[in-house]
Amino acid sequence: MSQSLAAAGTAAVAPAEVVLAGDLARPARITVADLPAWPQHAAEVSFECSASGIRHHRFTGPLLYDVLAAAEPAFDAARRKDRLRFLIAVTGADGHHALLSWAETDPDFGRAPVLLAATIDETPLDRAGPQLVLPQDRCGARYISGITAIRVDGGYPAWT
Ligand SMILES: Nc1nc2c(c(=O)[nH]1)N[C@H]1C(S)=C(S)[C@@H](COP(=O)(O)O)O[C@H]1N2
Ligand SMILES: [Mo]
Repeated sequence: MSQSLAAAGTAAVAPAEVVLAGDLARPARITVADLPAWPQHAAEVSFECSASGIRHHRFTGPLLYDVLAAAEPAFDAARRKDRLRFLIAVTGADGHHALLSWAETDPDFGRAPVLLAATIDETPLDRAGPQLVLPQDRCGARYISGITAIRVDGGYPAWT
C-alpha cells in the first residue's frame, strides 16, 4: 500500500474528536477512549421522535457535568450565582445542535443526569463520537449523536 493510501486508511478509522472550548481554564480535545476516566453511569431511556415514534436505548458514559467541570469553566465556584449565566452549546457532526444551561446539569440546581455517552446499546461510539443523553427529555431531539464540539459560554446575558 502506498503511503497516501495508508494515511487515508488511518483517517477512515480515526476516533472522532470532541473539542471542549469556550470559557474554560482547561480547554481540551477528547475522544470516546478518554471517557472511562470519569465515574460511569448507565441510562435506559425511551424518547419520542416526531418522525419515527418511540425509541428505546441503553447508554453508558460519564456525566456531562463531570467532563465539563474538569475543563474548569471560568466561574467563581464559591459563588453559586456566578454559574447562572453559563450556557453549554453541543454540536453534532451534521450541524445539529442544542443549548443547555449550566444550571440545568449542576448538582446545586437542576441536577439533570445528562450523560456524554460512550456506548449505545452496548456498541462503542469511538468512531461516531459520543452522544448526548437526557433521560428526562420526552422528545429525542436533544439526544445529539456524533458530537464534535461542546462550547461553554459565560457571556450571557450579553447586555450586562
Ligand atoms: N447529530 C444528530 N443527532 C440527532 C439528530 C440529528 O439530526 N443529528 N436528531 C435527533 C432526533 S430529532 C431524534 S428523535 C433522535 C433519534 O434517535 P434514534 O436515531 O436513536 O432514533 O436523535 C437526535 N439526535
Ligand atoms: Mo426526532
